[in-house]
Amino acid sequence: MTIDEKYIYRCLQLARKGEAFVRPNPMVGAIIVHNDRIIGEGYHRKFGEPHAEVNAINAVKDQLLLQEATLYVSLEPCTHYGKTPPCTELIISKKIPRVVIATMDPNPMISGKGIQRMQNAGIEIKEGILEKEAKELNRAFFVNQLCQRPYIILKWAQSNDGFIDIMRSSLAEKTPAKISNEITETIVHKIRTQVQGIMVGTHTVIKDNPRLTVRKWFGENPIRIVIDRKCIIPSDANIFNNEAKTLVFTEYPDYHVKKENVKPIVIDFSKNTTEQIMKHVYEENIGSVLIEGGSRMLTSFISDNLWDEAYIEISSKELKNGIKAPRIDGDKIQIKQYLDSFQIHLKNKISRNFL
Ligand code: AOF
Ligand code: ZN
Repeated sequence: MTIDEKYIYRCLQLARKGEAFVRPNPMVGAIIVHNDRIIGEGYHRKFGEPHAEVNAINAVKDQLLLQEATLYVSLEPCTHYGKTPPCTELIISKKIPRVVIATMDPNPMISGKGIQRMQNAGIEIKEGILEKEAKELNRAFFVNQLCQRPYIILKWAQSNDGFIDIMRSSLAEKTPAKISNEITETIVHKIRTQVQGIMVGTHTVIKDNPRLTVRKWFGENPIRIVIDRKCIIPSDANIFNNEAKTLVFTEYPDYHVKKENVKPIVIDFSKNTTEQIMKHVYEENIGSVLIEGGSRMLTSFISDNLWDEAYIEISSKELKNGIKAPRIDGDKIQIKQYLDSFQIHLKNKISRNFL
């Protein structure tokens, strides 16, 4: 590991501290190094609050040392007036002579311009240190900025013989097959804390009546997203309870559930629904979505090639028959949990150093 890598690694560690609070902004960490000594460090703590560079610079007691120091930062410093003023101008005004950056900012408003602005001011720039890791850390933000859509994670549990549920012919048969166990269920709740939205199809709501909240882990409830084209979900379904907000995609402007936490959005069901829904969801500032079923919904995201990661729980149980689990390609990583295992499929080959 080179010296620059060592310090960028520290920036990535700091960045992670903002994980639950900065979404959909990126996690960013920064440190100031003078004569091979860290004299200040900071990270982006909360959405809308000062950026990492500002916090790191403010943490330096002797501000004159900045004129002989290197700023290390895990994302290209910004040049725009957003919720906070541009970091580049602060860096230039403090006369910091050298800046080392892990990766450029994919935000089209900033991308490349931050580096250019600092180079024009005579600052020495080094870029691309632990770039893969930095992109991996903010993979949701990169997808958001480059594709203008949420980061999409598919999740399902399947039996050892490849079924996700028994056949339940009528909606009255309400007991789904038990595939997960206590431990894997807990892990799923942890995953729920890491996304901003959670989505299921109409029949999953009617058959399983899920709450889609976080109960087995500490963290915020994601916004619940459901399709109810023909207004057939009962208004007392758990998905509409007051525990979280719910977005409903429907055909009828006069949706039958009228509650403050329930927002109906009308879409055109004669066109591709997954793309329309993801566009609206992104406009609601939801940067990542966990798709939890059922099989039809998962399959449509897979066939539309609209996904980034898939968590598949492979149970040791057998069901013999039932509803076939979706099939998916992509780089496969196997994670052994106690009793059962998760497979993680990744569409893009990115490292999993931070998993
Ligand atoms: C940085 N350092 O720590 C972060 C940056 O609305 P604002 O003002 O918070 O700006 C958000 C954008 O700034 C965000 O989309 C991303 O491009 C960049 N984030 N930039 O220099 C930071 N968090
Ligand atoms: Zn900034």
